[in-house]
Amino acid sequence: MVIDDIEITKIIFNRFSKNFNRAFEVDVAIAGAGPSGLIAAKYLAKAGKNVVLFERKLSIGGGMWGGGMSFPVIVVQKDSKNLLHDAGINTIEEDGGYYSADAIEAVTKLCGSAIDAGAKLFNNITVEDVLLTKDKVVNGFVINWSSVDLAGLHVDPLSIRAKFCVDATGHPAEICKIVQRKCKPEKGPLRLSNFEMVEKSMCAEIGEKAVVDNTKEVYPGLYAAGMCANAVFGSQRMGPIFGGMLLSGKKVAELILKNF
Ligand code: 48F
Repeated sequence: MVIDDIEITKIIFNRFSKNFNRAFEVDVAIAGAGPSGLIAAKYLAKAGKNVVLFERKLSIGGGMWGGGMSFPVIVVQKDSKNLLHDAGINTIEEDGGYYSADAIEAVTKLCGSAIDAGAKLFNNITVEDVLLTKDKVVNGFVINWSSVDLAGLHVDPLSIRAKFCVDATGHPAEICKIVQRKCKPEKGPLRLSNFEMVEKSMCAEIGEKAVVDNTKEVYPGLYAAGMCANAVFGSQRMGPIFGGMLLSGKKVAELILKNF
């Protein structure tokens, strides 16, 4: 077989274009492919929604890869272990009612199960802004290649429209901060402009409960999930226990499905 460089180029370009064509107008757009974003994408796609997830880095998985201090092990509580089992992730029952899992197995299987459910994942793409309707409802993301961002090139972005948007960017709560800075004062009951946007120091007991409670619509059309939700409301961080992240991803999927 003759290897034709141009054929290879065409295959890559055409397949990407076909895939990306499905991402212009979607039901749900998610920024950030950490554990909360991946679980949200999986359950929304499983419910038949057209879901796209953008990840800034080449690698999917966010803070789950490193476990705790680079020991590739994560810990979850009993009430969230089924979300790992649902994705085929093995757990070991530990003392104190905790369960441990291999971080690499957890990331790869969560990612695989989101893809198998039908979610479209794009890496090396940074969400740099939101689309806003004239009534100030978030209804899409403004995106660019992360490599353009990193190189500081003056290249205009492109936009995608979504009925619902999720900020799952973790500790920096990047999308919520953009909306807080650019989109105030907003109408309606939610006042993102008053929120703290800085997480508090470590207390797993408070942080784990808070991350689920704080998972909600924080601005019309925009939902906060995962560690982002705790940053928005100034709640505690929790370190390498991941049950709250998984439950938050599941909760944001349920909230969006209810509001469809
Ligand atoms: O940080 P991350 O894993 O968020 P999470 O789902 O989970 C938090 C835990 O990993 C951990 C913790 C557990 O107890 O506290 O930190 O809340 O994943 C966030 C992902 O979002 C990407 C980032 O590269 C990471 O993979 N990201 C951040 N900003 C953007 C982005 C952006 N503007 N556009 C696209 N991706």
